[in-house]
Amino acid sequence: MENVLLEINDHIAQITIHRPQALNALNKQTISELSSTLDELSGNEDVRVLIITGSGNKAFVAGADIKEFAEFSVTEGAQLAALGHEMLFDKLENFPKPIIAAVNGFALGGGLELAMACHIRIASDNAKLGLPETSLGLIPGYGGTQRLPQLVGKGKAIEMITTASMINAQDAHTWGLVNQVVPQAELAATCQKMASKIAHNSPSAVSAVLRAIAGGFNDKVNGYNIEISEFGKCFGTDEFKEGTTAFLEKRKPNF
Ligand code: DAK
Repeated sequence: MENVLLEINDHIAQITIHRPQALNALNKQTISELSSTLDELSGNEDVRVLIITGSGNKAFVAGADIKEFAEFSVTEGAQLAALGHEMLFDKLENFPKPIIAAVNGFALGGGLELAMACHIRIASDNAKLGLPETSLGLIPGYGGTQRLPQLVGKGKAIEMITTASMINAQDAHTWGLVNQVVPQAELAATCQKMASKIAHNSPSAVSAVLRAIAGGFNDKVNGYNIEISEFGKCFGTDEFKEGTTAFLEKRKPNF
């Protein structure tokens, strides 16, 4: 891998997008490397939580690589949008383990779309977030028109996208775009701490939660029915037995 670094410790996988010379902009190769990294981690039973961040302390991801997409045709644009959803953005959203985006600076265009496809976002206090596509004659092409309104509401999403303006980390927090804002020096530790808390809970229950909540945002299924079905399945897991037995024996569960 050239543009993606991977480190695994204590059930937590840290993925770093590493193209510092282009503020970690997403080119085709980076999208492909991220896609195969996710495939690898999906089946790795030792990994329970993922953290995705950008290299350096200036940018998470400053968008899709403008130099690369500047020459695309209409057909190429549509094809690549569909492919990008399938290869990366939908894969992140439907990933069976929680993914925390550690937003350590600029998260623009495809970079903010990447963060929004993750399950949780924690930003450093220097982060700037925005969807500047309309300033380039484009619209967000990796799910931004759908995921931003889900997080901040329709009016604020329309404002952010049509003005192409960046907002700072504090406003992103107030608007519900990020879960938490911390000083940049504390970002990595904060994400690790949250990931570690998640990793200590039942992996099968955590995964079921992701499916049930995702069900509520999928027009083709009924989220309540998914919850009912996932809830029922929990009673057949060893982790349920361990969790309840540990409580009754007044000890911590060992998942
Ligand atoms: N792509 C390529 N290179 C980038 C880049 C980007 N998005 N962002 C920054 N860089 C490069 C700069 O060109 C510069 O490289 P050199 O000139 O040194 O070779 C280097 O990173 C450092 O950037 P700056 O010198 O500009 O740094 P500053 O601190 O002055 O400014 C900035 C930081 C983040 C404000 C600025 O770099 C900036 O405005 N960057 C562009 C932000 C942006 O507009 N991002 C793209 C949004 S549109 C698609 C689906 C989706 C999309 C596209 C296609 N398909 C399905 C086909 C999504 C589109 C977008 O993301």
